[in-house]
Amino acid sequence: GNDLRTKLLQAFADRPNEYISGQELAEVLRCSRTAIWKHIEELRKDGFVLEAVRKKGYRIVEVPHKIIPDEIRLGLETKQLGRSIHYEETVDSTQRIAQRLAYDGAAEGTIVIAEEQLGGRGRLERSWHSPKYKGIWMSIILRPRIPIMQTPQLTLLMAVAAVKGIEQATGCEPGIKWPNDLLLNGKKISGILTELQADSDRIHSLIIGIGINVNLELEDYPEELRNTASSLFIETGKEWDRATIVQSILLELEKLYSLYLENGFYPIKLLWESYAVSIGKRVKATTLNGSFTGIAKGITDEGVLLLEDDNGKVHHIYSADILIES
Ligand code: BTX
Repeated sequence: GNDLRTKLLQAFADRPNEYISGQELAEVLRCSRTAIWKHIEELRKDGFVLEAVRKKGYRIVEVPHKIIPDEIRLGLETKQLGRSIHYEETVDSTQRIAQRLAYDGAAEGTIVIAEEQLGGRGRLERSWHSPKYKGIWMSIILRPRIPIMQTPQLTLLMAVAAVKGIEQATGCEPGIKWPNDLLLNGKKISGILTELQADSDRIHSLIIGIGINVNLELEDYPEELRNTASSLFIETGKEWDRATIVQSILLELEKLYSLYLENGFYPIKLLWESYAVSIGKRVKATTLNGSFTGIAKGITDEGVLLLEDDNGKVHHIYSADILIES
């Protein structure tokens, strides 16, 4: 199967820009025309743009643009983050791979990045749609020496780093919806998931996963996400270089992370609040213990959301889905 694919790509590479008929390809590769057709369809699914012209044959017009680890390395200005890159074409979830690498002792700052996830995860066992070559699906291994209680702060820190990085690379400034969604024009373009490896008193590693919808088109989303999700491409009408965005996010993350380790959460909290779109608004928070409606007042020093209900009672929301009502 894969062997035939390689030969097919070689046949096109040997005669750049020429049309090659299905008949001829079948002869050269010693297979059926149906097999050729099947592989052409596979290539299309993987992001190749192929032109088919009657009586002439097939021609490759565009090859998929991949995130090449060397492209990330070239021009990466960080000291530690992203210095070790684990790259794969297709994975179940980059979180799973990062968990394993972290367990095996991977250095702080190691990143796992994939072109496609078949089992990308969100919070609470939800799934994260991660089609091939279109987004940034990345997990970062950190080993902060902080109390376990404070880990939600790092999710918020990551959100700030992502906003700043995206802004640096593209000029778009997403807003943050507590705790971890990045929105552009009210639609979700990114999500963050933080997972821990810890025992009762010590964090061994923190795995921060981030998904960013970069070049997805509307048709790349399943029907049920089309009203709520968007991408940098959809919002700007431009295709963006994913490696450049990864570089700026890692740089921003490294700066904020050292600021945090030296000065604590307060400066991060101020930045987070300046990007937050939910604060001061009327929101509905759906938690595992029911839902609460009221005004989002702000976040505590731990990163907990403060929600004031209509009776003036302030609720501490540790984890929830937030709907902004106005
Ligand atoms: P979340 O639980 O806040 O969001 C998940 C929800 O978002 C889903 O239930 C669905 O409604 C919606 N959704 C799914 N896919 C997308 C998408 N591509 N764009 C917009 N909305 C979507 C957010 O969880 C945390 C997501 C982290 C994803 C990264 S990718 C790298 C790493 N590996 C991995 O498996 N997860 C993380």
